[in-house]
Amino acid sequence: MVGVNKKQVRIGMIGYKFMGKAHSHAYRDVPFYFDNKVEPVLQALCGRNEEGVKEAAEKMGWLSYETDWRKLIERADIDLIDIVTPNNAHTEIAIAAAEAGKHVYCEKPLAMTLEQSKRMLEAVEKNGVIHMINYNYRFAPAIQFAKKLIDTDRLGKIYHIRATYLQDWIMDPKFPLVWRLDKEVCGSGSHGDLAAHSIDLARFLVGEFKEVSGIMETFIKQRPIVESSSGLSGKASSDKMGDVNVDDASVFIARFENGAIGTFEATRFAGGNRNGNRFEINGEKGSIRWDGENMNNLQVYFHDDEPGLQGFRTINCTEEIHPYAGAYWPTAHIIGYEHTFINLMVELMDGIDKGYSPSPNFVDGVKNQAVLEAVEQSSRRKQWVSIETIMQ
Ligand code: SOE
Repeated sequence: MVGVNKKQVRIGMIGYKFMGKAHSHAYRDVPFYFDNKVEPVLQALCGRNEEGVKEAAEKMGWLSYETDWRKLIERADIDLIDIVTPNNAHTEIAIAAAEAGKHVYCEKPLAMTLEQSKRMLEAVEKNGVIHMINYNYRFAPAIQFAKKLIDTDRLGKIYHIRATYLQDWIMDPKFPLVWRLDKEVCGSGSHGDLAAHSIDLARFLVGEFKEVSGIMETFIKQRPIVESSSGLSGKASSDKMGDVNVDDASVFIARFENGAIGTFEATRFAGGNRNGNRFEINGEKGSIRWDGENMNNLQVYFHDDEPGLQGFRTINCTEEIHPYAGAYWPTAHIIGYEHTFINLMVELMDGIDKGYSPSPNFVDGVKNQAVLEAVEQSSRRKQWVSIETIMQ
């Protein structure tokens, strides 16, 4: 769908599985629901397997495809490179894209190490391209509304954040060694995959981290070698086993620059929890609670509510007044996971139009990576680690 008289941003996306599907769908919906001056065009999809990428491109509405990402980056008809590959490819692709003058939008976590993420930030800044990272949960209307409540002092001084990101998809010891369990490909396990989201929400809502103390654990040390994998599933090839070299769970406590303290738990071993991204924040004047499996709702509690009627109440953040919600359906006609991507891309298109990198961008990516790395060091050294030290 190409709008009349609209400036176009021609996307070249690398990768086409789970996140590729989410991004492809969201690009198509941006001009459908929003009136951005700039609109995305699904110019070219890239993947190594020609049959697979061709089929995905046709199904998801891409105009062309490539099998070599370097060729994609060289193409004059591409303005933005979208990286939805496994984590080990982020750094090389992002730096090459920036050097070729393309804007860059990257999946989370930004990289596998802080050092890689810093190089990525340096490259986008040096080449003056627009950059963003996909911490999509920020863009649930309830989260944006929570941010407004905090910024307008409705909760007062923040004391606590209690964040958990709980999944259970690898609890079966026979579940194979997919790429998300291979350190060479993903950098870390539940830590970079799940805790990274909680860290982003905490930075967005509470503020910057000061220091952390954590533990990381791998419960199942060996798993069957994988024959083929896709997204969150995989098929074991034989009885041959390989070592699991990433964490199954990471737990940490944190102190923030503004004096708040936080507890964080990310695990793939919380039986019964399929995608439990949740938190509670307590301030001097009130509290909020959010559960990503019920993402339209924000629970709020205010201390100055009438005595006898005090308690958490549930706000369904689907009204015109709630950020992004008005673009979709009438009140209480709920939206879902895919809309968080659309909302983020609305900002990305606006940034490209006006020449700025909306948050979360690579600066946020680096700060997030610093917290991830500080927790890893803390777990190894059995000590508190300050973010300032890790950033040096
Ligand atoms: C898998 O654990 C996963 O898909 C993550 O990679 C996403 O970032 C998260 O939103 C849902 O779970």
